[in-house]
Amino acid sequence: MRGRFITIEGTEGVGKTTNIDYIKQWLDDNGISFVNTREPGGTPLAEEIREVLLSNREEQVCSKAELLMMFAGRAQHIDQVIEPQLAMGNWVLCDRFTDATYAYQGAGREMGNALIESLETMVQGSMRPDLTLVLDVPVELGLERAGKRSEPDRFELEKTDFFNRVRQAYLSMAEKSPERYKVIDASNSLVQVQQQISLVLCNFLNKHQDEISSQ
Ligand code: Z5A
Repeated sequence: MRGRFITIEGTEGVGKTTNIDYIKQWLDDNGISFVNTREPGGTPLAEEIREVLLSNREEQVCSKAELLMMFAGRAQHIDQVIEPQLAMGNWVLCDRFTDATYAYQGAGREMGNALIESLETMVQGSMRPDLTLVLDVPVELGLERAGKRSEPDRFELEKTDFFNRVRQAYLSMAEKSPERYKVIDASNSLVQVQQQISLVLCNFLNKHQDEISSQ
């Protein structure tokens, strides 16, 4: 059976990296074979594109160039990693995917959704994640958490308004499709956040197993 595609999303510093380690352990404990990957990135070429996208530079990167680079990396990532793994029956756990494009380029950069929808169809066809965890924290808290780490990249230099638009876009996608998106209140303690994640994953796995047994 084809593997399942799980994506993790959220604004700056919500705890994606931290909780992905927890999810990896959870998948291992449940005997699920998976690959863990990320966007932008996930293949050598797409990681090079990531470097270009995140690095600070004097030249202003225009929004359309940024958008096309996101999808260029994604096309390569899907072709080389995501599709082959899913086809082999492995699950794919991905730190950000196209919802980040709707949130950051569509809402953050105020490009709207129409162009993104066309590129999504071109690059992905009908392929979409099976489950998307949206880790949600107030923007200020996320920025404070992220700020404790390293030098800010090109996105991290954006203003609070930008991240508020990104956050609202995620919440609105989740509201429209509650069967796919699960919003996790990530402002709680890590233990509480991981309890919520575990509950979502258990429900998802049960559904998956029901589907297998009904085949
Ligand atoms: N981007 C885009 O524009 N369009 C696209 O299509 C795609 C991406 C795919 C790179 O993403 C950038 O690309 C991203 C959007 C853009 N830019 N931004 N902003 P990324 O995923 O590589 O980078 P990121 O969003 O900046 O992730 P991050 O900064 O690494 O944050 P995180 O992984 O969500 O957080 P973390 O490192 O796990 O946690 C941050 C700190 O908080 C850390 O010290 C933790 O120990 C702490 N933490 C975490 N959870 C808790 C709780 N519950 N309590 C207390 N402290 C906590």
